[in-house]
Amino acid sequence: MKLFVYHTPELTPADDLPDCAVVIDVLRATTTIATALNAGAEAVQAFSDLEQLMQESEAWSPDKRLRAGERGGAKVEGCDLGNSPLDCTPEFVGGKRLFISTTNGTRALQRVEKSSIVVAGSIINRQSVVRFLSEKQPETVWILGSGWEGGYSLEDTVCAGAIAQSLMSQGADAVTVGNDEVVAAIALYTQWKDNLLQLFHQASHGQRLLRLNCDEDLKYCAAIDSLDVLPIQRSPGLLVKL
Ligand code: 3SL
Repeated sequence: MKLFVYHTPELTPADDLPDCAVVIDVLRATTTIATALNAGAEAVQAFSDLEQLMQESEAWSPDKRLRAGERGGAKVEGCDLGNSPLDCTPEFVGGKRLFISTTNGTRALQRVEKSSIVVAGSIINRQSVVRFLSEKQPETVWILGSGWEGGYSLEDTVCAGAIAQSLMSQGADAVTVGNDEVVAAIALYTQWKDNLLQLFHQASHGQRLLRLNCDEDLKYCAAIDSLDVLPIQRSPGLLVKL
């Protein structure tokens, strides 16, 4: 297995795709997706474009769908929820399809949606991702951070490092480093692994969320390996629980 880390969708090679893409948006899209599926959502359908989300979800009866929209960290008017994983309780999302559009995470999912395998990773389901990759052994793996509007984000890279470090410690011979970003991500994780919440408080998007009073979201998103769930793409943009 050859591992590559990309910090943003814009930094991925334009004319290539991996055998398996792990899309990460720790704050907060992939954390929310993992939480919703773990809480019994039927599926999560991701859109980069809000208008398209509104149109496609219209075909679903209102009691079978939820619209989740976030821009700039805040809930989009007219949606049922924003992008807080804390809203994804079994009572609220159970049995429903979550139609979601976020600033960066859903764009990252779209960038690699034509890969043979696409899974959603975050700090909370890190070990489920590692287990899946160890069992499946795809030849090339891209761990793709969502970043923020084209820029680097600490929380996605530290999660990429957490996945890479765990994979390499399990079977270093079977895992090779595809680019320098893998080494840098592991170094970041090694430095911060016992203080992930503190790192999130320093991260620019963490600070944006703190200004929106999302302190509890940050705590939830920093709880490593707290959920055993793997969101996997069934068809482009449609994620289900494995
Ligand atoms: O950028 C995104 O896709 C979101 O996850 C951002 S937020 O955490 O909902 O503000």
